[in-house]
Amino acid sequence: MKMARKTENTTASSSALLVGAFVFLLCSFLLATSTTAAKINVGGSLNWTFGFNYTDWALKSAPFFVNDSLMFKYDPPNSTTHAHSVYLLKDSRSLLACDLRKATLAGNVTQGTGEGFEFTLRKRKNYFFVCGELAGFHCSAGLMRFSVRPIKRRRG
Ligand SMILES: *[C@@H]1O[C@H](CO)[C@@H](O)[C@H](O)[C@H]1NC(C)=O
Ligand SMILES: *[C@@H]1O[C@H](CO)[C@@H](O)[C@H](O)[C@H]1NC(C)=O
Ligand SMILES: *[C@@H]1O[C@H](CO)[C@@H](O)[C@H](O)[C@H]1NC(C)=O
Ligand SMILES: *[C@@H]1O[C@H](CO)[C@@H](O)[C@H](O)[C@H]1NC(C)=O
Ligand SMILES: *[C@@H]1O[C@H](CO)[C@@H](O)[C@H](O)[C@H]1NC(C)=O
Ligand SMILES: [Cu+2]
Repeated sequence: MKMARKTENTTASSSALLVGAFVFLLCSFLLATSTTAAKINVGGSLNWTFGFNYTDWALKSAPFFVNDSLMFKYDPPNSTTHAHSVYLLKDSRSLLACDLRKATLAGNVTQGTGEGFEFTLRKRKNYFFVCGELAGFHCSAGLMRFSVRPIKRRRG
């Protein structure tokens, strides 16, 4: 290995150094930014809406950390827009079935207005979120359901 390295030309070595330095900077940046709780907009720029795949969004937005806040933004209902809400379910079985029988209300139909409704992930446990509108129809057909499990933040 050492012999082979010596034969590398200097251009290749310096670009390897540059890449190394970049990776180091990136890691430092990630460590530094991961020490403060984040506010995460559920659904990204699409907010909390019918038909967006929140299971997929949650997978791609992981990891979530303890004390991060989820922002749920949705317009209050009127004659032309759907009402939305935020409910917490007890387990993954209810999430799979969109069963709201043991659900607890987290955000009602008007609480998502403007900057939205903020939910802080206080504990290291599974959270199951759904939209409670139309008796589970927004949850099932509208894909408005997801689970997150925040992890402990590494100390910087
Ligand atoms: C998401 O919510 C923000 C803040 O209420 C709003 O400005 C934006 O237009 C919303 N996005 C969509 C796609 O409705
Ligand atoms: C939503 O996303 C998940 C995870 O990527 C995927 O397994 C599922 O099939 C998607 N659902 C729909 C209806 O596209
Ligand atoms: C979360 O915040 C609470 C109060 O703001 C604090 O006591 C606790 O240590 C924090 N937990 C973590 C894992 O950062
Ligand atoms: C209903 O709300 C939407 C979104 O906030 C808005 O664009 C629309 O103009 C409203 N419609 C009526 C009839 O108020
Ligand atoms: C939603 O909750 C807020 C804050 O608790 C309350 O002021 C409002 O009246 C509720 N709206 C509905 C439609 O229940
Ligand atoms: Cu909904």
